Amino acid sequence: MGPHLLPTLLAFFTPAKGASPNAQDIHTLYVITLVIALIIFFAVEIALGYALIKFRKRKGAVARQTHGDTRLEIGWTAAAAVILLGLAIVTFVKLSSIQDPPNSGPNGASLNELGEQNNLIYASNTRKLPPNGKALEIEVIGRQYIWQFVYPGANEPDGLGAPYSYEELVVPTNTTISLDIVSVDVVHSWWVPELGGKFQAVPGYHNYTWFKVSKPGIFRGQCAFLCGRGHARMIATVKAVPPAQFEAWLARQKQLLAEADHDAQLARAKLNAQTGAGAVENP
Ligand SMILES: [Cu+2]
Repeated sequence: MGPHLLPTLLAFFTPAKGASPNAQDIHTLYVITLVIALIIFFAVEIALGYALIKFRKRKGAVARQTHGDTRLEIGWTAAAAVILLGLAIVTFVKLSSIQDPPNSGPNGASLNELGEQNNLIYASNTRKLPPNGKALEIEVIGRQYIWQFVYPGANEPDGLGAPYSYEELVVPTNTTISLDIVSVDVVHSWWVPELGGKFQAVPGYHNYTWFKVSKPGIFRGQCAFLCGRGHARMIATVKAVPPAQFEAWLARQKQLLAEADHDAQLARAKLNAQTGAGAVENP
């Protein structure tokens, strides 16, 4: 038994180590459960091996006939109940920190206030807010077969004019990110293992989750719900960068949008001049 056996086993049987507090808590719960399971597994296997050898068939040996052992039976029932109770307690203790987002760090990015959205009608109203009600809200849109991310900064309530990106979600570190997960076609599933649990993107519904990354890094995910023939290509990458870098990136995205809009207007005007009419509509 090498010294790396236990860590290797734990890594194999548990979800990715968390880069966000919720994912870390999920990981810790798995490790606690797995360690208890491993202890029981080895205890049972060792006892079984011992009994097989010690009480193997021998000449002249007569098996003792028993009809139950009340003390033993009460013992293993009570022990299992105690383990189950222990696991339930640990799980419920951890549950709130998995579900409830914390505040952003003092050096997080500038945030939008989410409290005011409570008067909107959502299919689901289970969005959890940090204690101070502030988080960076990003809309995650699932579509066949790509994830789209819409960042704050829209003038229109439907998201038009808001900066967006495909496949790669850029976020600031030390900032509580609140995700609003939707779908425009079929059911997809948002899952970046290092940043927390899976959440389905269901047409007509909003599902909410959050994460908070302390160090810059890249975290990979994959749509976790078979959504059609392009499902395997439906990957997601979360890139966490320092807040200043995020703000610069967001400003650049807005600028690119404005430029593209400007170019489109020029092209439309040119086309209208060529055809001699104002008939070319916004494509
Ligand atoms: Cu999919």
